[in-house]
Amino acid sequence: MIFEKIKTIPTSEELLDKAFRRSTRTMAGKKIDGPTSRCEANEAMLLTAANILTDNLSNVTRMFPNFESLPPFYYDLADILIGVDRIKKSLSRVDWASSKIHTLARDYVGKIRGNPAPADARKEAFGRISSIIYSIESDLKTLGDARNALRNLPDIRAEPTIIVAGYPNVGKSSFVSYVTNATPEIAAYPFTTKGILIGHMEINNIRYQVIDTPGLLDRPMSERNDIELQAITALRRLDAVVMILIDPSESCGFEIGDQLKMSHEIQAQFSLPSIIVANKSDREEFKKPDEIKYVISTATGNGIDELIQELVRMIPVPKKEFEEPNPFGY
Ligand SMILES: Nc1nc2c(ncn2[C@@H]2O[C@H](COP(=O)(O)OP(=O)(O)OP(=O)(O)O)[C@@H](O)[C@H]2O)c(=O)[nH]1
Ligand SMILES: [Mg+2]
Repeated sequence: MIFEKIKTIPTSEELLDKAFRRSTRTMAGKKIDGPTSRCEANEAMLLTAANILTDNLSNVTRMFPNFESLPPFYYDLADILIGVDRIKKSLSRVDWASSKIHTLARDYVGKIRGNPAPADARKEAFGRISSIIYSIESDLKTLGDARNALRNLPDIRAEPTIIVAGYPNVGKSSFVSYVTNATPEIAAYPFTTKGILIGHMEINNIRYQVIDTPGLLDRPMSERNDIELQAITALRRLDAVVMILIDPSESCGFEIGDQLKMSHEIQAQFSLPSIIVANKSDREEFKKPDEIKYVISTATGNGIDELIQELVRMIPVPKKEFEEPNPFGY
């Protein structure tokens, strides 16, 4: 998962604590027996604190991926969840703080050398460094929030994808389990309380990902808030076909009329290719609606091979190639 590399982002308080604690430690055991050694000790304290801060701040910016080379699906989600511009602004302010502290420390080394009261100059430098670190407090907070939101995103790859939609109980999860090898992984997806189900299958040496969308594409569009609609449209950035499952046996608890209506809404919502598929053909009450071409049963396997052939054929050719270990160059 591309955001997993981002470690906890420290707060201003934590950064200063760490820097000043280490700086004090450099004094331990040092013998001060005159003005020169006093100046050297203060210089060492200042440089230790400054180095720790610049290192930690550079680490923060280095851990974030380059947003321009992110797969568009993740770019959109980062934008919905936090705002890519906000993240970029905070990253550049953290960069600024790092180089500002570097310059300031160099200037103050000059002021400490030969100073009859070097501790005063060092304390003044510490004061200015603290102000810089406190001035980026909200940026560190933004980046911390971004990190927490992004690393919990499901691991959806830039691979050809089948998105499974449909009312609750129509057999979406059963379909994903039937066509993908292992038990599908369930990953948290913001905007739904249920988590997203991802499975993989391989056909002619090509890996396909199959995504079940509980809590997302399972009810009429009119019942959604703006954020949910945006989250849904982030899926449109995948090279995907949308398969909308219906259950004409109505054992799912929803009338076939409502199921078809929502199917058409989803088709209108997505610019992606889509197909409506009738499941549970093995049930006695099953009656194929006229407009439906594909009929399956995840219970008996009826019709599934032919359907998969068709789905694979419908998936759009990749819009853009992304290198898979992700470009983390910053
Ligand atoms: N007879 C029959 N039952 C099926 C078939 N497919 C799924 N079911 C049953 O329908 C019920 C719902 O299936 P799920 O796969 O959990 O449905 P879902 O769409 O994932 O439901 P949610 O996760 O609640 O949205 C389960 O009891 C399944 O065993 C089928 O082809 N035939
Ligand atoms: Mg399910």
